[in-house]
Amino acid sequence: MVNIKINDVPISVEEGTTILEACREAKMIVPTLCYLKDINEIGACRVCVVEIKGIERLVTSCNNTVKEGMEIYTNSPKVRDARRINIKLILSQHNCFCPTCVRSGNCQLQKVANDLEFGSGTFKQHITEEKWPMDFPLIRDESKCIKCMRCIQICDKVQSLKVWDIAKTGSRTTVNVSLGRNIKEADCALCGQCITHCPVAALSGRDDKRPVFSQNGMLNTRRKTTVVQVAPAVRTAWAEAFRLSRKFASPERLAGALRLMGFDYVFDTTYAADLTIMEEGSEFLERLKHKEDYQWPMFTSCCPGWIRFLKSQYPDMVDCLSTAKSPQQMQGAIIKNYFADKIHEDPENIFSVSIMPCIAKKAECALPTMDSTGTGPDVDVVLNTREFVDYMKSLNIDVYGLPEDRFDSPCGEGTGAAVIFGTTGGVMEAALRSCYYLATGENPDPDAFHSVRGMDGWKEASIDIAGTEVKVAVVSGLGNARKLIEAIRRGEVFYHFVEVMACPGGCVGGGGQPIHEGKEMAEIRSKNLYFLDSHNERRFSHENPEVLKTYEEYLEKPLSRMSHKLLHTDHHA
Ligand code: HC1
Ligand code: SF4
Repeated sequence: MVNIKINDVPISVEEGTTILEACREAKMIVPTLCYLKDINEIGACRVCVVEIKGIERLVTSCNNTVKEGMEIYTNSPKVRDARRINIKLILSQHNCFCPTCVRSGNCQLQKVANDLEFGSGTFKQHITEEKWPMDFPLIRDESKCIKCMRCIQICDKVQSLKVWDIAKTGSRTTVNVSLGRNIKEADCALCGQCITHCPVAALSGRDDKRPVFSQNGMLNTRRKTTVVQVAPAVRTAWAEAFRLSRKFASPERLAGALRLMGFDYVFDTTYAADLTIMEEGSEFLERLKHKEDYQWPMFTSCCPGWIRFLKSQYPDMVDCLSTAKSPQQMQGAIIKNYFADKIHEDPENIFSVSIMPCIAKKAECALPTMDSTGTGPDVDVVLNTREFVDYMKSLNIDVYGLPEDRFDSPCGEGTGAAVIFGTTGGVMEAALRSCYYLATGENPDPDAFHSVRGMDGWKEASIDIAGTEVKVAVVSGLGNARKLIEAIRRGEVFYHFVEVMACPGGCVGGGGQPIHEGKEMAEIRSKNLYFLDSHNERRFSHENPEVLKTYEEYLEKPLSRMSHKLLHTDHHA
C-alpha cells in the first residue's frame, strides 16, 4: 500500500493506483473530460490537473500514479485557474451554440465549464467546419470536436476497427476518418460506440424524426396507416431520461407513450424475436443434421453492426451467418405482408417505424434486400431510443400520467425468451431453450442455459441436445468478435453456434441508447431484461401463440417457402 494525503486527509491506496483513482477512492471530486477508464488515460484535455506539494508544475491525475508520501491538492486556486485556462482554450475551438445542440444538458464540456464558474471571459474563437455526408447514419460535426481522442481509442481498443485517427498538426490538430478515407469507405460497423463515448456532440446519430413527427410528417398528415415496433432493449433504457422507476416504466407504459404519439398500431419486436428463434433454431438443427455441407460455426444474424463487420473484415465467412433476417426486418416484412392482408391495406399505404437502441439498424432497413413487397422498405424509418426520448420531451406531457396500454395483436406479443434478446447471451439462451424442445419434444428448465449470461466479453458452454454435444459461444464487442474469429481460424477453438453482438453487453449498451457520461449502463439494463423474462408467463419462443398462429395462417412452418421469401436473406447485399 502507498500512504498519501489528499487535501490534507491521509489515505492508503494500492501501489500503481492513478492519482485520479485515489482521489475517487477518497471521494474527492476531480473533473475529467477526455478520461475513459482503461481506454483513454492520456491527459489530453488537462482538466484533471492537480497540485502536488513540492512540485512546481501541475500534474494530470488520470495518467500519473501515486508515490509514497505524496500530498495532493485537488481544488487549490492554482488548480482551478489552470483548469479554467484549459477549458477556455478548448472553447476557443468549439462551436458553443449550445441551446439547440443535441447534447445540451448532457454534455461533459458544458458541465465542466459551468462548474468552473469562469464568468464571461473567453478567448477568440477559431472554429473549423468540414463537409460530412448527411445521408450516413453516423454524423460528425468538426466544429464541436474537442480532440479528446475517445472515439479513436474506443473504435480501436474495444471494436478493433481504427476508423478514426488524428489529422493535421499543431494548432490545427483534429480527429478525422483514418487514412484520409471518406466515412462510407472506412469499414465503420455503425455500432455507435464512438457516439455514446463522445463527451460532446462531435459525433451523433442521424436525426430521422422529421418524416415521422414534423408538421408534414406521417403522424400529422396521416397519408398512410402508421405502425411502430419497439425493440427489446429500448424498454429497459427509455425511462432513464425521466428518472422513472423500473416498476413504473413498464413495457405497457412504453406502448402507452407510443399510442399517445399517434401511431395507429403499436407492436413489440419481441414477437419477431420469437419468430426469429423458430427460423434460426430450425436452421441450426438442419445444419447439425447435414454437418459436412456447412462451414462452421453458425453465427447469429440479428445484429447489423456485426454483419457489417463480418462482411468487411472476414468476407469469406459470410456464409456462416444464419440466413434469418433480424427481428426488426422480420417484423417489417410480416407487417407489410401478413398484417397488411389482415387489415386489407396495400403495403405501400403502410408507414412502418421502429424504435431501436442501435445506429446500424438505420442502415439495415435501407438495404435493397429488405423490401419484401417490391413497394419500398419493409421498415421505412428507424428511430433510436434517444430520438424517441427527445420527442417525448418535446410533447411536454407529464410522464407520471402516462397510461399503460396493450401492444396490438397479432404481431405484438413476445415471450421472456424474446425480451432477453436485448442483452449479450440472450439470443443464444432463447435459441437453446427452443432448440432443445424442437429436438427432444420436451421443454428444458427455462433457466437451464444460464451459463451464457453475464457481461463477460467471450463466454462459452457445452450443451447436450438429444444426445449431441453442442458447443456454443457468445461474444459482445467487435474486438472480442475478432479474437474469437482469429482463434477459430487458427484452429484453437471450435464451436457449432456463436452469438455475436457488436456492442459491449449487447443491445442494452447500443449506440442509440441514452448517454450517461462515465457510466456503462449495459449491466444494469440487462438485469431488468432478465427480471422481465423471469416474470413473463411464457418463456419459450415456441409457445408464443401469435407466432404459432402466424405459421398456421400464413407461413405454414419454419423454413417453408413463404418463410424463406419473407424472413431470410443471404447477407450478400
Ligand atoms: Fe436488438 Fe434485435 S435484440 S438486434 O440488440 O435481435 O437493435 O433490443 O431489436 O432486430 O428483437 C437492437 C435490441 C433488436 C433485432 C431483436
Ligand atoms: Fe468505430 Fe463503431 Fe464509431 Fe464506426 S460507429 S467509427 S465502428 S466506434
